[in-house]
Amino acid sequence: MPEKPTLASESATRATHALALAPVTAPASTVDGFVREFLQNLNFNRGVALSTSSATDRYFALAYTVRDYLMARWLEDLRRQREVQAKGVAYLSAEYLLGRQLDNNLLASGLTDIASEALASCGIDLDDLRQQEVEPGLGNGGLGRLAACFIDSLATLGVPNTGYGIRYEYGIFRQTFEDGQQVEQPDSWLAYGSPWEFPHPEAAQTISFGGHTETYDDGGVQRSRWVPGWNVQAVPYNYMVPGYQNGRVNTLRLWSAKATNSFDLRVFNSGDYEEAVRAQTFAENISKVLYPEDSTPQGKELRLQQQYFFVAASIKDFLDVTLPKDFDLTKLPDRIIFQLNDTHPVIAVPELMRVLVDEKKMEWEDAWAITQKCFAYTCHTLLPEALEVWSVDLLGHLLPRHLEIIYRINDDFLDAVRERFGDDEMRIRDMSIIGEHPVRSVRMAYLATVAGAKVNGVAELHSQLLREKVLPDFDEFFPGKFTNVTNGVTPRRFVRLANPELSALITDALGSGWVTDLERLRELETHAEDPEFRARFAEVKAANKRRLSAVLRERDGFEVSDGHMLDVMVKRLHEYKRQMLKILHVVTQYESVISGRVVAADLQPRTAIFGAKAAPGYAMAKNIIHLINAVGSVVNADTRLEGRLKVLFPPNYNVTLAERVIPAADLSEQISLAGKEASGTGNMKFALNGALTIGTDDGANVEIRELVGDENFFLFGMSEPEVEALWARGYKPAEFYQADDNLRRALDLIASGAFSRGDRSTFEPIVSNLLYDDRFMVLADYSSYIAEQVKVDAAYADQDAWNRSAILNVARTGFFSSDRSMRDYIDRIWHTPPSF
Ligand code: 26V
Repeated sequence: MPEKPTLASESATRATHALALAPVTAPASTVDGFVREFLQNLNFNRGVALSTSSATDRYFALAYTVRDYLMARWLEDLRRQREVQAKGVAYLSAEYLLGRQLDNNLLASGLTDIASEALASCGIDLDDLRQQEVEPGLGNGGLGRLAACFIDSLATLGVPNTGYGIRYEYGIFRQTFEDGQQVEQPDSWLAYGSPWEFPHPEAAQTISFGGHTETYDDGGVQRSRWVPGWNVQAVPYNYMVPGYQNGRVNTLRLWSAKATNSFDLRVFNSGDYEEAVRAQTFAENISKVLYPEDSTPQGKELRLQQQYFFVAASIKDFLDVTLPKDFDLTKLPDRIIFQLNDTHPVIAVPELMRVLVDEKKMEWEDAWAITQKCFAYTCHTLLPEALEVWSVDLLGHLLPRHLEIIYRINDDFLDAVRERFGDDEMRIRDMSIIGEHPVRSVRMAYLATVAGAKVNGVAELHSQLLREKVLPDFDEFFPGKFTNVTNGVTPRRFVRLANPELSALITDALGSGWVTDLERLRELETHAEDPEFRARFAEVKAANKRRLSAVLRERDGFEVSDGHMLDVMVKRLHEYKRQMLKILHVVTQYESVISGRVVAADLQPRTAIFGAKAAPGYAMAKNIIHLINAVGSVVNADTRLEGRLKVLFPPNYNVTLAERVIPAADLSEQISLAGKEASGTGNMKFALNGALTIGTDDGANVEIRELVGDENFFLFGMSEPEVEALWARGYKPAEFYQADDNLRRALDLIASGAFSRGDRSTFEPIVSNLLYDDRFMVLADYSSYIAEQVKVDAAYADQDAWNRSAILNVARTGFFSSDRSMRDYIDRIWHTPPSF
């Protein structure tokens, strides 16, 4: 009989006292103790016996057990943060693409081996329970995953931090394929609940929308105030963010929308029950679903609601809950910096102004001086269509007071611009936070730039283009405001957990310190010269391929052929990323064999693996997915290739799949048009796992290549200045089509209906886009891409030399740890003191 569990609060208090004495890294448990707690959780929290428990029950009980071990540290950190009141960072992000939590939290608490043994003694395989977790897919892609890496690093560095975001009831859609075409299914990640979240309805905040503004006389001072039209409740859910085996646990606080009682009551009193329920649904829609990027116009209002909802709740939470009651708000910049993850949270700027001026009755100038020190802005794109703008109509209707505040910020700013540059109306129009075309709109990136203490891009090239091409006037006006912080990825999830065999090999060579000091991978350089080490590295890669192969067989019924180079392109589907170029390479190889110009036996065996979701409203991206699947069906079935060329496109690429695919990859495809990919972070994950990159000089590829060396990187394509020059001359894709026989044959084959059962219309929009209308210049880079792929094949034929290069990629990319990114943010932007 398991013992009756102690109340969580009791055990936490005791453990907190114990912590004061014990070193924080003390091993948390014994196998016996773990078994006992696991069974208690199974019995008392799931209400089942071991013998009748389902895999879900066991997964929950295991998660609760891990959670319990972290709890004392978490409560301790929360207490310390309240006590010390040092300057902290609030990361504001509409997306956190967390991935599964169980394995990460086991690793962080140092419990993996104990848990595995404890479960085995109950006849349970830990790996089976790992598979039960549905990953919280609360993000679209790189930007959301970056936020998750950053909060992992801050906890590991011991920097107090709260991540703020939205608890979407439905995360990024689940992708399925029907006849090769993407179909979206709702992602009900909360169907069974999540063992990792702690709801705090008692700490809910009321968030207002709509209504109007009015002025009033406040003892002789004319003031404005907002008279809102409706409210919702923002209920916080807390998640533990444990540092890696350092006894530190930060908090991720995600807000969920709930109808307010007063809202309900008003309608209920009027006797309209149906309307009361409708109102409830209406309010709760706010956190219902993550927008899968490019949204439809009627969806847009809800998106702005989401943005304001979570930043207003976060600011209130910080001012009302985290700060002491009598806090002198003029000291706010000494206590907090709000990092704006792209433009999504930028409405926080007028919100803080509104709170300071309208509610705290501060002078405008004082409030503005404070606000300008409390925000910093990270830009994550250069694509004009991805730079957010909100129509003045919509913003004024939803947040009328905020619109007034934005106008005032803009007036003051443009006055300062005039003072500095004179009445240069062109420049004033260009720099105005309010754009006039096609409709009068608020340019959120400009607002963030004017308000932010610092503005950063996410890779050297991106930051340079941001300053020189996108915001040159602002760079001139605000000297020193712009900076760069190159992105990074967490080595805990993306090396240590995703690649246990490589991790063991590295630890064997260097000791275990590299997990929190990734530059130490440098020491692998000498090992790259050791034939025995190379052989062991090759064995690790082979084992990872077998593991991936088992996953894809089980998940999708796919077979990964032995001896194939795994050539991987996984990322969101977008024309600028150019999945098209990759599939043209496949078609080129295919065509060369079926036309008899190349013998199949001469092909270097390759499997192209794609993983990509397209925004549901993005027709061209969906066409490209269809084409990749169609090419795959034909190529995979054609015996003339003798099984030497395959295309696999597992649906629903997500963090969980990334963790399997990346460690198995030989070749990493990073082939965006130069100047378009802000950074990329997949590129870093592949290099750290010993894949070689074929890539353009774009985003962080530039820095990867500089670090690994030209001889360990397959560079192709135009540079950013060459792209600009060709664009300026006039890009004529047909000239490239005419000039390259392979390109002509590949495009003609697609156009002929060879991949669409003879139907020439299916992929006609793709072909004509490439030939007449392609902003991303696929055809211009085709020849150099194919030529570089020939070099890849030749290099791969010498496996020993390839492995040496792969090891050097691992050894030289320690710079891309998100721990380093976080240190850069601290040094260049946040100026937060070392942790307590
Ligand atoms: C958004 C949209 C929305 C409208 C349709 C087109 C479009 C295209 C791209 C985006 C991306 C917005 C921001 C974003 O996710 N940026 C990504 O941020 C990563 C982390 O910094 C970075 O590695 C990626 O290069 C960058 O694309």
